[in-house]
Amino acid sequence: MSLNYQDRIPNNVDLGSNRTLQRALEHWQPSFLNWWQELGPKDFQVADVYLRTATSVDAKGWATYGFVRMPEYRWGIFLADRNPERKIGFGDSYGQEVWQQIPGEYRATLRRLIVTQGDTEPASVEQQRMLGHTAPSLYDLRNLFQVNVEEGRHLWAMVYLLHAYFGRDGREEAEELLERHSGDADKPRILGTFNEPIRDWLSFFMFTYFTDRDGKFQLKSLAESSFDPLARTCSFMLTEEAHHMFVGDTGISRVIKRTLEVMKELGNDDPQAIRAAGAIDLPTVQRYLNFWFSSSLDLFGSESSSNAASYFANGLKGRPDEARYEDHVAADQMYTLEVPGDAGTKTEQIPMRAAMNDVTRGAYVRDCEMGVTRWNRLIEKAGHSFRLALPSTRFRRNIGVWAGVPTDPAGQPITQQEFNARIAGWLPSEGDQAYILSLMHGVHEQGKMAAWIAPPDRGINSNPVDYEYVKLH
Ligand code: BYC
Repeated sequence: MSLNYQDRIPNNVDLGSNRTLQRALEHWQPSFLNWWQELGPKDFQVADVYLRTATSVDAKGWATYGFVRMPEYRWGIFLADRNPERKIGFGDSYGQEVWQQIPGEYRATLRRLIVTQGDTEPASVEQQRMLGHTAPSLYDLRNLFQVNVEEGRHLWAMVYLLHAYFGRDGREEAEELLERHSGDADKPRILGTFNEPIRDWLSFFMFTYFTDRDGKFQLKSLAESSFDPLARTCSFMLTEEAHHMFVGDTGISRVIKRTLEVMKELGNDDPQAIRAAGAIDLPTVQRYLNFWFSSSLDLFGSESSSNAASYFANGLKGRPDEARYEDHVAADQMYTLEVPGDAGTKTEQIPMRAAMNDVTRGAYVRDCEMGVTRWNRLIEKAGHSFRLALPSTRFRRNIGVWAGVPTDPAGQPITQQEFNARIAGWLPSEGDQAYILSLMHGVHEQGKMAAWIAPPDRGINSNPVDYEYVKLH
């Protein structure tokens, strides 16, 4: 299906042939734009931003780059091309035809999954709303806005599914996606991490590295769904998601690179001296990492989950890269789970289907490790013995079998008293947060970069690093 850019809502789903759906979405569009003005990036709505816009779902050339004012961004609806041969890839109906419509018995569950996915997208835009003011460069400012507009498009992707396949319930859910707000006392966002404030750019980079990566794994799981329109929507979202994780990965690398330069100039690794020189000491980077990684682990849900088991059995949500597994039915397999026990930990056997959240979390943790290895290589090359590390999956959990169980970052169970006494050394303390906030001054001059972060290796779309990525008026 070719892409229609003349429509008010660009799409490759032949929206024009379904007037009722088109009207319903055109009715939702002003609410979305109001939300964007009220809770999207604060104060940069008239700036011209060098943005990528999706124009096709072709892997070779799916986007164009150009200057756009954010409220005029063409938020569209794009599904990956349909594969008429596609069959259900897992669960009890393995090998049967995928669904183009939703079987009645799965309606409520699929709606809940789509709403939960959809809820995270505007939530992240709300969390990042104030960051434009403190961007370390125009390059970073542009990346922030690129991430924001694409999260907006991902919201559109879920809203399309709600409107197209869930009738009135879906339309109501679409309205509510704009009514819940990150951190709101009465109507918060659904998942914990999306109610955490993001006040500084170190947190933003951690969020785009760790939390957007949860997005990658959840989207991969939903891209396996038997509900074909959901699978196709999520496949295309993954294309955009890669850049968001790149922003996090390179952002953290650049912070570390700058810190290492300062350490070299000073000839020592004393955190106070590094701070006095205006850079971010590595133990502080570790504490921010501990916070966002542990929070993001909760987004996978409980290790042992009857929800996950029924999603899998019914073919609603699979494992990321399901094709890599040998047994796609997983009816008789067992999974060994580590749970709290008298001697600290013990193991339990649970049905594999109930363990799918933990399987996905395991794949996520391995993916997270790759960045840490790269960052440590930078530190090692600079001749320092400090190493960053992912904390244990048991550390500071609020969801699942380890929820509320005090452990140290290595995952060793400790008393609540010891946990309380030592937590300030493991997570960003008030002092750390005040220091990081003190570094946050917007650098909005072309070619300039804040002193706490190194410039990137290259610019966007073959442009130089010091290109005027955002034209402020
Ligand atoms: N916070 O059996 P359980 C992204 C709830 S990120 C609060 O343990 P289940 C993005 C759970 O909802 C990807 N509540 O887990 C990133 C359930 O409540 P209900 C977002 C939580 O259901 C950056 C109850 O606990 N996509 O795209 O197997 C920027 C028991 O559930 C949390 C998705 O999440 C939590 N952390 O799995 C922008 C995919 N964890 O339903 C975007 C869709 C669990 O009983 N969602 N609960 O009221 C899902 O697949 C599942 O809902 C979950 C939970 C994986 C989240």
